[in-house]
Amino acid sequence: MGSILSFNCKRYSLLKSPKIIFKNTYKTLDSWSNIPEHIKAKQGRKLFLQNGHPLCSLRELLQRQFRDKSINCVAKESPVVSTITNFDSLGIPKTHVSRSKSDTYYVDKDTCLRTHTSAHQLEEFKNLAESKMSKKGFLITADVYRRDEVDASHYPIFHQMEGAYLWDRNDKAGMLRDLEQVKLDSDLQKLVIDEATLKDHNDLQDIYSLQETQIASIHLKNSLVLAIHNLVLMTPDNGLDKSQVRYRWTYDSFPFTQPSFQLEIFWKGAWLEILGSGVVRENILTQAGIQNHVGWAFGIGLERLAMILYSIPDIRLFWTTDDRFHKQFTPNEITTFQPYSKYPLCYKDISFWIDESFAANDFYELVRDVCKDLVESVDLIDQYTTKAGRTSLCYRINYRSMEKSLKNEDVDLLQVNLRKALASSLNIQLR
Ligand code: FA5
Ligand code: MG
Repeated sequence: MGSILSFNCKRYSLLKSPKIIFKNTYKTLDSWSNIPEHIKAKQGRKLFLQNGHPLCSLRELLQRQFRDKSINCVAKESPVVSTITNFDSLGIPKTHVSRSKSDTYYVDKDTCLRTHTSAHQLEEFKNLAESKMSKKGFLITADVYRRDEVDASHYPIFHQMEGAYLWDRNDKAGMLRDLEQVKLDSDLQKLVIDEATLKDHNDLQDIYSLQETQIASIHLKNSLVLAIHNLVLMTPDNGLDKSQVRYRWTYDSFPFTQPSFQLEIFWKGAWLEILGSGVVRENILTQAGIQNHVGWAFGIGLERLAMILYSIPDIRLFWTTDDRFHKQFTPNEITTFQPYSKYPLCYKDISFWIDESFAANDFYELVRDVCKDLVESVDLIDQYTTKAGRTSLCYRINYRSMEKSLKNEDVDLLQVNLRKALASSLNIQLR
């Protein structure tokens, strides 16, 4: 942990010089530093703490769903963490793809912008241990950062809520009582497809019995479905079609939970991934000083759930400063977003030769940096490799503003700038 504690302050700034000040600590940028201007410009907006913003309301509404569970609710402000906190503390292997420069924003080699709220799990488990388990779990909300694809449900800054809940393993009766409290009624059960019931799964943690694992897993799944479905029931009739909502659990894989599950919600004719979760690995608990406990954790993407509940069609809208968006919402209520207009789409294709150093996320990142939020999505529409082994890619850039009609000449200029930036900063050859 060491040095990261000195970064964990509310006041930090990214300077133009190759040094960053965190409190009184100076950090020199290095070849890992890759935080672009468009990210720096949005850091500090703290949408999840802005009263009336749908992400802030959703945080509050979700917290209320877990109110009777004896948990700590915390918000984490500074997103700057050490790689030890973000990866090592969770047992994420040194070679894991999520550590690469094309997936993660780095301040320098040892410091990054947290890629998930799980970065704070260990710290919060330690707080539980220090309080002698006076609470049974926590909910952490924070902004998180990832280099990722460009489409309506991916954004490089998004928000997660991390939840965890533990039982003393000697308290079997307590576990069973808690399980009883989150039973789904038969109507709700019909909406849930569970493809991860553990019956066909033999990869469990040695330390826990099958019964403990089952109870923790079912309690996790039911608690989440109940919480989310209560919010679905709060949506107005002119929005989400509640009769169409379905929940699907499938297996997932995380180094810090075993077994692990993913939850998807059926929305607009497709399954949308909402959260990752699982039974907490016992070594994380013992690292935090918690002995002889079993429990679960999850990390939910707040934008994804808010899009469903508030009928928000595009993830970029959360970042708009347009009053036509913000004036539609009332704190801690779920209302249906009324699109103010759908502006025309304009697309341009771009083709280039790549070598083995090419990473698609680097290209997406460049599109975001040059074109900001004027790009709705980027699709790979063609790819081929010549007999000589050269690979060519063709991407379609779909331009559409959420606030105005884009003029042809504006789009042409963006495309020219994108081509220039691509040629000068990535190791590709334009066609
Ligand atoms: C995680 O981030 C794990 N830390 C979750 C977890 C916590 C597992 C605790 C076990 C225990 P994942 O990478 O799947 O998992 O992301 C979780 C959710 O974040 C996704 O389901 C999705 O809802 C949201 N999400 C991920 N990437 C993006 C993105 N680029 N834009 C918007 N939302 C995203
Ligand atoms: Mg996932």
